[in-house]
Amino acid sequence: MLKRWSAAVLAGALALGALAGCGGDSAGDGGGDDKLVMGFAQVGAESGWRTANTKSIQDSASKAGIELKFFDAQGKQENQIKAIRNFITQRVDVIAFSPVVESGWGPVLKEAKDANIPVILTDRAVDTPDTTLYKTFIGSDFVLEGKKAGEWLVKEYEGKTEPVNIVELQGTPGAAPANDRKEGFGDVIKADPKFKVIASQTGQFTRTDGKEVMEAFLKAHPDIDVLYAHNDDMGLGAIEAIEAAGKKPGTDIKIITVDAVKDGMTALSQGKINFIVECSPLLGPQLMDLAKKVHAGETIEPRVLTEETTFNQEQATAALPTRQY
Ligand code: GYE
Repeated sequence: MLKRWSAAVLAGALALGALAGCGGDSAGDGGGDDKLVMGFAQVGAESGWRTANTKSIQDSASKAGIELKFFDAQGKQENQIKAIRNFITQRVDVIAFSPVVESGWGPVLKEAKDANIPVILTDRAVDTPDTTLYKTFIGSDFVLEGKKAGEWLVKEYEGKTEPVNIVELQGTPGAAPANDRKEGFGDVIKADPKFKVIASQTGQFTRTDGKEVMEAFLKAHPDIDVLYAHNDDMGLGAIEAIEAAGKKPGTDIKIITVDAVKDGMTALSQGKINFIVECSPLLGPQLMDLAKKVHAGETIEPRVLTEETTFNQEQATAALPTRQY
């Protein structure tokens, strides 16, 4: 899985970039249309992270003087595929998107390539073996995020021998962050048999589903020690369910989440969440920069990693006043 972007072939980018820039714009409306046009197909608006990510992309496009055609796919892969086909028909200069799920992108990416329109993946990866179908992938290392969550847990229960019952709220089925955060966490905790994942189910990265699934977990399992949620929103929904069940989140049930959006950080500083692994949504500035480079035919790195940290209660309290999202 880790190798999927390692062999992007950038040769010929100059010729392709030039073609994409001045060819095929049949509208020919003259004057001032040498502005770079980017088609962006967003996942949806499922979480605080996504809202911050959309804002970052829109703000940075206007700052960079890039014309953004923004499409919200409302969580559906078929909507994203349609949007990408539309961008190809409109002959935008660059297509960027955050793939809802990892699989099923080969044909549409091939269509973009055949039309000489460069594609940049943002935030989430695809699993196509042909890495020449996109120019670069910019975003986080989700396996590493899962590992950081697991490592915190291992330290937290160091020296203890009793079983630790864990429930997991997974992200959208088939999405890279759901697959990888599960994998990274599982890899770390499996070293010690006292850690037992007693239930693991999707909460679709949303608060509503996080709450609902946690209610079911609480009914089925009276003995939950830890909740690992693949994002803050599901963790926040689960906190409501835990409180409604008369338990104390952060104390009776320890909670680990991923993202570090403001609401999550607030809950962490109040002791309702115990640990958050950061995943930055502020990908806009780097994306616009890379789009300009690709369009100019410059060689770019096939993988651009986002820098991230982790937060405990004190660190969240210190970071909150200046948190942008
Ligand atoms: O963690 C979650 C969002 O793809 C990294 O998607 C993103 C994830 C993020 O819905 O909150």
